[in-house]
Amino acid sequence: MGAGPAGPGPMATPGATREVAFVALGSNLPGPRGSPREAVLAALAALDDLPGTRRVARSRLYHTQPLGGPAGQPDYVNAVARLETTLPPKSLLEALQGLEAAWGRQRVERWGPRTLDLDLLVHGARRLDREGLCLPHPRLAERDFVILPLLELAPDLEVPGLGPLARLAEGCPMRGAEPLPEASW
Ligand code: A4P
Ligand code: MG
Repeated sequence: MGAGPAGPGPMATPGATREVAFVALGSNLPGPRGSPREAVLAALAALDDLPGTRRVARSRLYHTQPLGGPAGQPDYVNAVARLETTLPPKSLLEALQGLEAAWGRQRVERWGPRTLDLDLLVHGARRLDREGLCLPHPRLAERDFVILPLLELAPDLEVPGLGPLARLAEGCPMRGAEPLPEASW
């Protein structure tokens, strides 16, 4: 469990604003934390231990077809988590990349198979367009494996600069993302 509502955790900036952030999780390769499903479940738990951060909700797990990347890569397990965090966006992304590394992530090719991918979808009202960090996540609105779990957690979300999530969902190509059976969550 990360910092409680009463105060920031270790390394968090005292007095920093607590923001709502959404993180997308994806895995389609087994690694040191087990199968893709096990890796995503373990990462969902680990998000709650990041400095100054509480995981306040998580979606179901989804079974999804790979979008882009090399032909023949395995299907994915995807999910989204809702966080409250005092970490600023760059620090949160660095913490997420630390988890990816601990889950055995190797960057071989863009959109290639991975043991764990953690994308920062939204961080409060922030809009950023930097080389290493864009907010909201630039491909958020094109992906059913992001939109569907995000809708579970925040159906009324206004995505900064993009508008209501419900409207983005109407324009998102649905490619067959399906929740895993309840026993797998
Ligand atoms: N980066 C910039 N903004 C962000 C942000 N908001 N969150 C930078 C996370 N990273 C951000 O990411 C590439 C660079 O994006 C990083 O240097 C980071 O600083 P990466 O994780 O190293 O590589 P990647 O994930 O292969 O690239 P990319 O472009 O982020 O891919 P996506 O968009 O994450 O897509 N199909 C299914 N069914 N399920 C999936 O989860 N995922 C992908 C990857 C493709 N197809 C998929 C899935
Ligand atoms: Mg990524």
